[in-house]
Amino acid sequence: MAETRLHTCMLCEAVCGLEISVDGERATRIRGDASDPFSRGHICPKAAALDDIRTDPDRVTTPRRRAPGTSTFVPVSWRDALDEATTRLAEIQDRHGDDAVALSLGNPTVHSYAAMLGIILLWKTLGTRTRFSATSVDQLPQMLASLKMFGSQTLLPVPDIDRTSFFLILGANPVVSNGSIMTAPDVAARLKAVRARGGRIVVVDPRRSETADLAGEHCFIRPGTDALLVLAMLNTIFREGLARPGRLGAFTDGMERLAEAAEPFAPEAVAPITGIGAEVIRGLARDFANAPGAVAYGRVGLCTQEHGGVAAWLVNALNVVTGNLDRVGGVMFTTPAADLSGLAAMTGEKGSFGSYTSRVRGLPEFGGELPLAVLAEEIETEGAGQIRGLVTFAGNPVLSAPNGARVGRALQKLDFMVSVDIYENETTRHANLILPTTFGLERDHFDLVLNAVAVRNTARYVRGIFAPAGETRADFDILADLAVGIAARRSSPVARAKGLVARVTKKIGPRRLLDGLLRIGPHRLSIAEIERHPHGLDLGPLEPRLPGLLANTGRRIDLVPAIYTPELLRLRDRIAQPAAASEAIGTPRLTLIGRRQLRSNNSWMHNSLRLVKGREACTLLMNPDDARARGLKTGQRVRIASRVGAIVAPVEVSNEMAVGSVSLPHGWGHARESEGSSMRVAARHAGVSVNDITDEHLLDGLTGTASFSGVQVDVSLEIAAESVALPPRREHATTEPPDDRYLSRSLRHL
Ligand SMILES: Nc1nc2c(c(=O)[nH]1)N[C@H]1C(S)=C(S)[C@@H](COP(=O)(O)OP(=O)(O)OC[C@H]3O[C@@H](n4cnc5c(=O)[nH]c(N)nc54)[C@H](O)[C@@H]3O)O[C@H]1N2
Ligand SMILES: Nc1nc2c(c(=O)[nH]1)N[C@H]1C(S)=C(S)[C@@H](COP(=O)(O)OP(=O)(O)OC[C@H]3O[C@@H](n4cnc5c(=O)[nH]c(N)nc54)[C@H](O)[C@@H]3O)O[C@H]1N2
Ligand code: SF4
Ligand SMILES: [Mo]
Repeated sequence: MAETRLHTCMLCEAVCGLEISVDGERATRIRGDASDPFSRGHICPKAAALDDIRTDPDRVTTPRRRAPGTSTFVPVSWRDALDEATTRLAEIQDRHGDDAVALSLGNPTVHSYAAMLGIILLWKTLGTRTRFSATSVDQLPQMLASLKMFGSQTLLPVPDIDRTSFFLILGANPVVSNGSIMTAPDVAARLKAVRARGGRIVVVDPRRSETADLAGEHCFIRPGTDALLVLAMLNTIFREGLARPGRLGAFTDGMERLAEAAEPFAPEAVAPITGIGAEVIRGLARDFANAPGAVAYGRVGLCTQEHGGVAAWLVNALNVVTGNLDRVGGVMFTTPAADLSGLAAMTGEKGSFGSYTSRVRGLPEFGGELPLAVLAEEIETEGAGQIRGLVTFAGNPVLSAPNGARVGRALQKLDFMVSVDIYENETTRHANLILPTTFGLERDHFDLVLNAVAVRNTARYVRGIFAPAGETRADFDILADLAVGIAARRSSPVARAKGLVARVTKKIGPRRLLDGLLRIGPHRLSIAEIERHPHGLDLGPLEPRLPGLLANTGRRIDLVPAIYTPELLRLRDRIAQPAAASEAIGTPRLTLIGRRQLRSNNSWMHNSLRLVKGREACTLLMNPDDARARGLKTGQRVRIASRVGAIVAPVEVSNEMAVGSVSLPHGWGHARESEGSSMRVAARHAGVSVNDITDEHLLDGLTGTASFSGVQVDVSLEIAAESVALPPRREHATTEPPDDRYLSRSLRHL
């Protein structure tokens, strides 16, 4: 007899409620929970794969140890594994200093509240300044803007999607990603509702994305030039007297300085660089400023580019200047049930930037971590402070870091590496030990991080449904055991003393820590109280929270933080130069951008057959003009070469791409079956890794965030390779061709 259980999907940021039919040890059916007030029954195809991953015969379910000098792993007991890991890591720290052991955290960390708490514990115990995470290949520019403008790196404004009348999207594709730093289950329905109530959605993207199709208004932009576009919008707004900060004016500093900063960036000056006509920019600025509640929203495409740092700040500034920050229908701040960031602000941990720099390249720290782009060189370069030991947690930097191939080579030089993960994959295969965690439906779930950036205030707590697979252990327990064991084995009394905190925290456990956070949180809840609402508790729409929430001294918004000045000067230089010659159609160099796909989740879900079967996903999209100039046709294999390396993938010709830009998804490039891959399905759908050709030296100049958008590539026919059959793209409804080089017809009326 199947019973019905509730859970929450932890794969992406939408946190959809799940209703699961359970028959013994299997989930026989996974549906959206129609009674969840937030997700209202929505799920996407990935949710069905949750149980594929849990029951995957290739999943690591006992600790594994790599036989020295080989690539073969053998099972080992937890006791021996933890003993070896803590002894070796403590030894390295004792001999070479705390920073000699690095910590590298991947994306799924934020999808487990217990992991979040465990990681804080391990990090504090290690005391290392060589911490890395997906932040520096993702949202770092947005966090830095929050730190500098609002006083805390976690005060992230969230689009009030359900009440806005004008949604400007720069470098995000929520219809596919399901929203990011905007937890909004069924984001497509919410976007359709914007239009249904007479609102507008304008997408700025070098690719006419799925979101652009839904929006109906789309503007091609040359990759990496969003900062210039927003500056020109601000320029128009100031020149035309459209700056109306409203109540924000009373606690905002720098309006005049911002007007001055935007002065050189007339729409005519940026048009040839962005590829967006001056009149279009003016129209966009006017319409945005005059909308009763407007959102300017940028995500991965805006952050991971040459000027990502400054662009993220300017998007916030645009919202402030037009009075749309902290206003209904604009961007607002969530009031989460468990307010980790509020707690951090109270205890003085608001974040940091540049308080130290990386040893080899001198790149700035952010929030106690270094850019992922320096991981390889910090391992390879000898000298004091060299990374010799590494703990990876839920991360696959070999596929997700810029020049990931170099990361893979560097990992082999480590003295010792331990990976806490569920798979033996491109990264963890280099570890000495793999420590396997429980996964998904095996554990309880509360969304500590994503509920804090949700478009409504909500809370949902669910218990684990299935017993842990094999000998897997809870992520928190593994992290706490590592912390306790390392502290106990350190020779210095100071380091050993940290063991006490670790032991006490371990004893309290994640569930009680969460309960405490809920009790002191703004809604004064508890796990028990939330559990009385098994489908989730709706705590209401977002409400204005400024200036009270501002975390800087004086509680004022700093509209023009000084750190952005050098980047502004660089941008001024850029408009002073004539447009680059590479603009002509058919010139050798193309500009590479990324792409997310509905049936793929970064690098690690490709071992689920239901997600990878069907047409090849890892294809290079190219505009017909660029293809014609190279004599290329859909399905032909092409060689894509950058400064860093070359890969071969099938090309797909489509007018959804801007002329001059090509797009390849990330997260592919799995070891093939012939290489003895331990992920057998993924090996048969291997694809290639775009991060074999992204460049660890191409970064946002301010923050060191990877600039995935903007890598210059040569694309040519791979003559020896066979073509592949590529049926028409289903994910993308290709409609009318854009009849202007950078401007879809739909934006013509602007
Ligand atoms: N299905 C699925 N969902 C996911 C993920 C996944 O892998 N698969 N990953 C999750 C993660 S980790 C994250 S961080 C979020 C990301 O969520 P989003 O940021 O919404 O997703 P992306 O697809 O990366 O969107 C970036 C967009 O920017 C565009 N772009 C590229 N370069 C530029 C540029 O220079 N300027 C502008 N204006 N646009 C540019 C790209 O064409 C793309 O459409 O998605 C999450 N959700
Ligand atoms: N070119 C390019 N590169 C990109 C991006 C891009 O847009 N373009 N996007 C970047 C972004 S936004 C992100 S967030 C990163 C993501 O890249 P990473 O942070 O490296 O994360 P994933 O690729 O999701 O890898 C997740 C790892 O965690 C493991 N795992 C899954 N679930 C669990 C679990 O419950 N517990 C544990 N312990 N392990 C688990 C998986 O097996 C896998 O090894 O990629 C970045 N890289
Ligand atoms: S949208 Fe995200 S949270 Fe919802 S079912 Fe899909 S992967 Fe899970
Ligand atoms: Mo991400």
